[in-house]
Amino acid sequence: MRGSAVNIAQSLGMRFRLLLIVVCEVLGCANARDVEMTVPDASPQLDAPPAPPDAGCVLTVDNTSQLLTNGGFDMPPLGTGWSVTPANPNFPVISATPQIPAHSPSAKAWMGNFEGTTDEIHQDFAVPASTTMLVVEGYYQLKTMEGPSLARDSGKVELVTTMGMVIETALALDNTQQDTMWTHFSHAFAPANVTSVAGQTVRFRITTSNNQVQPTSFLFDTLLLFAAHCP
Ligand SMILES: [Ca+2]
Repeated sequence: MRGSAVNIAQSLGMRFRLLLIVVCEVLGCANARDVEMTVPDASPQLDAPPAPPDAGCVLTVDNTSQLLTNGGFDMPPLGTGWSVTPANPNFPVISATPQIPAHSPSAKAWMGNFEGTTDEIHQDFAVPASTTMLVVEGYYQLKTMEGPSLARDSGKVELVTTMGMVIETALALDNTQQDTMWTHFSHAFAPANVTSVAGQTVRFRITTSNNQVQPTSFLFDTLLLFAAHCP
């Protein structure tokens, strides 16, 4: 079988070269031999050792490849790496306030907590070009004065473009999900979205929104965003 494949390929190669020479003669190539030399010969590829069987891509979760700057919010000065809106010096979102201890001491992002407010923290980051898997994980708490039945205050962890267009939501919270302990969350972004952002700069964003009554606090800490790729 292998011998016949080589013969077929060699035959095809010869036919292709002959075809090029004929085309050049008809169309008037300046140098038919130069064109001929650019055509790869199929024979060496067939003579090369066969490729090993595809064992699939084994992704290794490398927790050291943190793509976020200051995902634990603890680097000085407070707020390093993050854009915060609103930036209120009297009630900074990223703080080391002792009322609620941080998951990773000493600071955390404490969003919401005031009626009629919208908070946002974000940072842009580069997705490595070869990325095939993108995962975010971290911890949150949700403390609310609202009742448990109707969703009135909300928070979202999202991957968005640098223009703010949502690519994918990693975590959606509202006041019906009260959780006064640090709770772990993890989200692997959809492969199609990962492919679309590989090699680009995108934005990691957390937003919260409180209605006019009964505030809800959304707290985040120890955020980790990592990419994995095939070897
Ligand atoms: Ca922390």
